Amino acid sequence: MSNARKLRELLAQPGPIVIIGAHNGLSAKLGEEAGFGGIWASGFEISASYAMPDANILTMAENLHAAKMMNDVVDIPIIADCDNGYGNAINVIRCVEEYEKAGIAAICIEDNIFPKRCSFYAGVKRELAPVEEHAGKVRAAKNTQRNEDFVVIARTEALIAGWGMDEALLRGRAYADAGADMVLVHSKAKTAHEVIGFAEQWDRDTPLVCVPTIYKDTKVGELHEAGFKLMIFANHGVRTSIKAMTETFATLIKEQCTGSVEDRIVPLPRVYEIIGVNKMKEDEKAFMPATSEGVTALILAAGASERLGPLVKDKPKAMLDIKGKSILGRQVEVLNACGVKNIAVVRGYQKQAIDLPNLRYYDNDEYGSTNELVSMLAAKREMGSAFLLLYGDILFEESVLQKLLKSPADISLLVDRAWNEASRPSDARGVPDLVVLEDAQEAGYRFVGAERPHKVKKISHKLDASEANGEFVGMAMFNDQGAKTVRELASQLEKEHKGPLHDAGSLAEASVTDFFQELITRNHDVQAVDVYKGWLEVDTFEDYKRAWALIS
Ligand code: SPV
Ligand code: MG
Repeated sequence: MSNARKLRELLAQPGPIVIIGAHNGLSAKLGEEAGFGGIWASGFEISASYAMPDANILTMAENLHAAKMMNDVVDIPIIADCDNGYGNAINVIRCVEEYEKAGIAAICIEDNIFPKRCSFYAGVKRELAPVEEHAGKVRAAKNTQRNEDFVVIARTEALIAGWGMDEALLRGRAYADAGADMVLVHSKAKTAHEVIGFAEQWDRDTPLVCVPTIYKDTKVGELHEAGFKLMIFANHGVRTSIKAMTETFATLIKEQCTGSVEDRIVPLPRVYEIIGVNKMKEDEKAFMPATSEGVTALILAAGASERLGPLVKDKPKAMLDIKGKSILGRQVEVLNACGVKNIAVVRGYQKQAIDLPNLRYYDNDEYGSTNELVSMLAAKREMGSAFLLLYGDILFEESVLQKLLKSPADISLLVDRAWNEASRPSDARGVPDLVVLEDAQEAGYRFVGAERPHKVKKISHKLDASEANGEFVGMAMFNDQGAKTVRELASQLEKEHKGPLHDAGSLAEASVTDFFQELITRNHDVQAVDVYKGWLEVDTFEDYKRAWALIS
């Protein structure tokens, strides 16, 4: 439904309509929220918002821009104060074309000459356009509108200019007869007697409009009773904000501390609510590629690694040098390249050797008697929202991490589908964490990983190779919801769990895979993100040699 139609329907209802003056999107939005039937795009307010007199100093384009700003953010009709139509009838034609195109429901044109002076400025030269000239503008407006519902309000300033009631009536009638949809009679008398007198003598069907600013004590009901259909509270928004800003600014400059005005200002979330930050967030989620800015990477690097012998005598595996850079340094590089800048590391064995800058550190000093799960829980603070979990001894390609970061699932495990018993080198001694997937495609000769994540049914390092569909790469991703699930399960286990946990004899001995298996057992959706190679683990001396050979 067009905004003009909305206004027509409003006008067709019995009773008065009250609209509120506004000067921008924000004030219009507040007017709508308060329950006004429409918005008056007030020349007075818009000029004031530029700190300019209301005297045709702003151009039509500037006024139109403000009206459009309002129209864009509210569902109620905008009635635009177009002063005198910004010139003669030719200017009025363009004015109607432009305001209609912008979706404005109505315009109001007054019979001040161009350039006008605000109705209330005392001691300024005030002249009215000849009545025929203004009637011609009204005809031009009605002749120009495309949508038959578009409303043209003609306004007479005869009472304001002191030209008397007869002149006001003569002008009102001439504008009604020229086709105006409504006639506005303005007055700066202290009481409503002038406008009520006008209404009493009004002898046309054209409905009347008034602006009770100076005659401020007459209620809408009374004006309606007297014959007015539309009342405009024209400038109370901008006058409220001037008062509020003046007082707040004075307090701030005096007290030199922002806390001094807390009780006079709205909290930030109220601003966010008005301006639609929530919708923006939803739109970001729905339409923008996922970014990794809010994601924390949590790297588990606490364990001692007997298999690497003297290579790790004085440093943990994560600090092993591979062609001039440590494994951890290489991980940080790939994480940063993928937009993950928040990185936390859990240290344990030879923790002093892990000293990379810009990382947050947590310690599991019980690394000798505990396993990965305890290390992970040492950094519980990092699990407040989306996070990546990484083993500290893996090297991986950027594309592999990208695929995991893009996963839409709450809990995602990166699974290498290229793994199979036959592809294992004969010197491999590490025990792989294998997974069984639901609906896994055959990953034999030629294979394309699933586009979407799919369910993990089982994860364990005790799985029979013939049963497994792939190997857990040692990287997992949890979105905000997934992180919440992890926190809840972790605190339940810490509180209540006794005895073995899947492959582990106790919670202290549990690997993160035992934790994942517990999530699966409790019916949480754990999904696999398929990759086909693109990573390696440095667990044995043979792995280390392979890393040197493969990394350029
Ligand atoms: C306006 O709000 O700009 C008006 C109403 O035209 S008044 O200021 O009362 O003239
Ligand atoms: Mg005005």
